[in-house]
Amino acid sequence: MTAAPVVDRQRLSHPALLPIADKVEQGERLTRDDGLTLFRTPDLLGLGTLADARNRALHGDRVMFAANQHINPTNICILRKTCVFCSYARLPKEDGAYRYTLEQVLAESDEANSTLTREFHIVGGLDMHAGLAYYAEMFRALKARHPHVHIKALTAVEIAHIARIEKMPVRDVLIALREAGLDTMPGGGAEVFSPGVRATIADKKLAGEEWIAVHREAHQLGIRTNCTMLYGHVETLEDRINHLSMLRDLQSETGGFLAYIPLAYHPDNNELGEALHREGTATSGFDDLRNLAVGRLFLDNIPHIKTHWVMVTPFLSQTSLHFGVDDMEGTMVHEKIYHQAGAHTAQAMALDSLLALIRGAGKVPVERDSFYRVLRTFDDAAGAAAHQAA
Ligand code: V47
Ligand code: SF4
Repeated sequence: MTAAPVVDRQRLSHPALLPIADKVEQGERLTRDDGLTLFRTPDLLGLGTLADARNRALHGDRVMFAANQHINPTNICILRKTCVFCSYARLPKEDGAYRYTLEQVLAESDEANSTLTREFHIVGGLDMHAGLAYYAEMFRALKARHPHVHIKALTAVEIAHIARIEKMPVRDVLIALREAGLDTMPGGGAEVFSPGVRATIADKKLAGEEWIAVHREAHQLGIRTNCTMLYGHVETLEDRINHLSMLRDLQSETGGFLAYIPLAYHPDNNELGEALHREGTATSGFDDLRNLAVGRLFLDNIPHIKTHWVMVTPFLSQTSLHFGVDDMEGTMVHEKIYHQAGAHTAQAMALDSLLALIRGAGKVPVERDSFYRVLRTFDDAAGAAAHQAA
């Protein structure tokens, strides 16, 4: 569906956006300075106009979603004390610590029988007792029980942890997990790659280059992955551009990323929120839209930009469909990680609500599979009437 983007220059009020508009129309790669200009411009609507032009050229009016179910099998994590932004992890003997048995995972997975779920999104803590056998057995059992459900599981940080505790190369861990049923990997654990930020918010976590190396290894094995950036804490705009540049460079090398998802920091119930006196104050709507739009423009080689409605609210996600976004985190069941960090949104969204949000933005909802292949297009007359009324 790729066409040349067309930018309505009358909508740009900040002159610094004009040379960037030329580049967007000509398909020219943006420089780091261009990226900084986009993060700094007060002209949010101008930024949205640019991102929307590129998004429409790629995806037209379509907005995709996948019906997925989140499963978080263990919250026990050896980095509990050093990832100061995390509200989810526990030490093994701490109140609230849990590790599901296989039976518990399977029982939770059975909700997929009564929903449209086509993807399990499985992530958890770095648990010394959740190694290769734990996950391989889980994936095999899930595939046997729900053969039509795709398994998107384990961040690069978890893969590296399993490799360390099993004393195996990352590549061999990926091969073994793929044989057990792993289909793709989510984009978590990236946070912000700059060493200074990592030392402050996630000291001891896999370094940025190591995160990139795990994804490179996955891509070389044909395992597609997503990528993320956790924004809205101590990072500078230069840190953000540095992070996005590293993602763009890996994508130029491998082409293995499917989607980019900027993750809005939630400050409740974690040490960082307390230290920054930010408890209860999440990121601003302005910054949420800006991160999505800059992602669309700067990451010119990553096809999909996904908004995570749980983190930024459904209404902001809906608005973002005019700021470069073509994909919405789907109907989720049992999200825990952000709710413990203060997200006040619901833990799941019904299909009808998701469709109404997308139609309400004047877009056409498309259910996709985990590789972004179209499953169903909701462009029927009833949908159009509902949109008129919305
Ligand atoms: O890496 C943890 C983030 C990530 C907080 O690939 C927090 O499709 C905000 O990566 N405030 C894991 N964020 C989740 C993730 C993800 C989510 C949705 C879709 C996909 C995908 C991936 O959650 C962690 C971390 O960056 N996180 N704590 C917090 N307090
Ligand atoms: Fe553990 Fe991940 Fe939380 Fe860090 S962010 S403490 S690695 S669960």
